[in-house]
Amino acid sequence: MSKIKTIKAREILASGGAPTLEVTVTLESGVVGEASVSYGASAGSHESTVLLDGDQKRYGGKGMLLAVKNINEIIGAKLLGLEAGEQRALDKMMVDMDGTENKGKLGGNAILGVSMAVARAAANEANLPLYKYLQQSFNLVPINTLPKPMIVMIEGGKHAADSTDLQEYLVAAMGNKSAAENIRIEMEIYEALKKILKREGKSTNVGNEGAFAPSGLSSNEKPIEYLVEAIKNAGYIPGVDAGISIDAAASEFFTEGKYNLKIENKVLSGTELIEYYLPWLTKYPMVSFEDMLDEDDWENWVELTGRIGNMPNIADDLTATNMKRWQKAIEMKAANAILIKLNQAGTVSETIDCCIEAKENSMWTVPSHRGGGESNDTFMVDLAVAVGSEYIKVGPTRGERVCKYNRLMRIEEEMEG
Ligand code: 2PG
Ligand code: MG
Repeated sequence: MSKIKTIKAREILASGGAPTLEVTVTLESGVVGEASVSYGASAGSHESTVLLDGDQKRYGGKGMLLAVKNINEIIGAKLLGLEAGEQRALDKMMVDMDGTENKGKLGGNAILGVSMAVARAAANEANLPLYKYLQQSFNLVPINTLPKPMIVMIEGGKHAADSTDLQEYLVAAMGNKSAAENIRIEMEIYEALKKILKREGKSTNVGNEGAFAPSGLSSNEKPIEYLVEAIKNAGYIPGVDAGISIDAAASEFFTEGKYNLKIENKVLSGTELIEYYLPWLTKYPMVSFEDMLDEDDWENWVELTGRIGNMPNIADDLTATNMKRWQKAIEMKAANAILIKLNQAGTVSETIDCCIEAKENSMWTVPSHRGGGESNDTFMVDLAVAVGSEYIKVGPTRGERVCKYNRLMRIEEEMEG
């Protein structure tokens, strides 16, 4: 494996129109690896740091020139001449260089950009698709089934203006179909949903993630009914071909110890919120819950996970793709599945470690896109395939979303040989 010759970072634009980072790693052989970093709109407070310039004269403070500088001058200087195939060692070196708990010094965005670009360069050098390279490099056991799509169909919360309090209503493919077929079925459901929203006089404009973001809904349950109807109208069986997942992103409506469901004029305690959710399990073909409670409301997470039995209760902001928080969640039985976001962790190795931990405990991993600052990078899809994830969570439209599904279908084609 070649050594790293140059590392170069630049600002590019992310899906929300603000900057993010793109990193190019060139090896001594001339082989190149490139990656871009995504970040969230409803980012949790336990994620690794997105280092922003704070210079109000550029992009309202959201520039990333400091992170660019950290890569070009500090990280780059240290990593040049090292073996690109030593992913774990390189990641650890960057974590140690930063020295803070949350990568606040060099920036989680800076470190991750380099980490991903190094992995790509090494995969290119080995002449392997990224997912295969990751499997080899991290000794992962390849599995034959590809992740299923979990597609955001209706979005509210911080991802839309004036929609539901809960952030995401998703359709999760079920059964043993190919990835391409699952994606087709889901997009047909999306089209059926559009007709329902039109019939109901609701807007079919889309939010951050390319899902519908209707305003004027008076209940947070209504979108679930729309989704079940859409599955049927598209010609599929709810609970057999496709089911419902919900990401409440509850930290966003949690203030002063209470959950504030604005569109329903309800202010609930954690216990009351759990009682509010539970009937949905029997009324609808529910596949999973995610972040139904605040990111630090451990006690109620334990209660909800206990009450829902075997259904995956996915931790996103609770665990923030952070091994310490994930191990705590497993130990406490606060969650039984994990959402995976590379930029929450800040290195490829730490992200994969969280996935390995999940597998060892027979728990789902669901690699996910980000709301506000998604990029066209499809690394998360290769990661999902490499670790054998059950689902990937991505929005249904807009280039930075559909490229993930296109990558999954291409991998499927490659695997079929
Ligand atoms: C989430 C994500 C992605 P964000 O909460 O799961 O849908 O949103 O990237 O805004 O945190
Ligand atoms: Mg979430």
